[in-house]
Amino acid sequence: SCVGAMPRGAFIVFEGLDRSGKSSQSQRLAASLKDKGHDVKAIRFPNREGPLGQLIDAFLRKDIDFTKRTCHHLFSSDRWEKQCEIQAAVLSGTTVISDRYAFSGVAYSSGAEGLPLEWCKNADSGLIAPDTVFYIDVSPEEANRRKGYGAERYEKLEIQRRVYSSYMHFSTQPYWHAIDGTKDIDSIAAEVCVKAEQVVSSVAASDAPVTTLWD
Ligand code: 2DT
Ligand code: MG
Repeated sequence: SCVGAMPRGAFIVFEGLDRSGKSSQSQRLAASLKDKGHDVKAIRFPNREGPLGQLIDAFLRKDIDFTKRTCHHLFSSDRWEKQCEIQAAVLSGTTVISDRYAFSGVAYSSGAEGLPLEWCKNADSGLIAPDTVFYIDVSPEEANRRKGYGAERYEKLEIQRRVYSSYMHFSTQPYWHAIDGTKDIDSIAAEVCVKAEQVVSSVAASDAPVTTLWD
């Protein structure tokens, strides 16, 4: 790149089952990177605000129903709506940390709803690809022992078991970093932070172009 040009920021995604601890870990990472002087933008999917977010929120709270394929596209559209924002942040040197992304879309729609996995992937094809995914690995049984699930759609042990196996579709991808989610939260946060800093520096140093799913 040109001398003096801003190196791009990294795009980091957290994935995992409900109660895996991924939301806490994504917040912890955002705070740690900020402390170390990085520009950070924390986002989450689904985003429950705005016109699409309100539909998704009502769907998850079981106030409204959609056909399986419609709900898949709602979650996917939520991500498409945020592409410019993610792209602008990353290109201006900000590290974007997202709590869930397209991997949740595929794992929940194929695992929980039983939709064909390749069909699910198509809706998200062309989205900005993350530089790394931290998969906070906690078994459905372990997650279920943690304070129990709430009343939202998908928060049931047998559903989480199917979601867990759908997530495994991604387990061999180079960007997929499974983190043992049964360790104490401080050790997980430390492990994630070390790996995230490596990603942030290597993305900045190599000036790696932004790629798209599902490359
Ligand atoms: P939270 O518990 O993180 O608020 O998520 N979900 C999420 C999908 O079914 N498809 C998607 O594309 C995404 C991003 C996972 C709420 C629930 O929404 C599910 C749990
Ligand atoms: Mg949840």
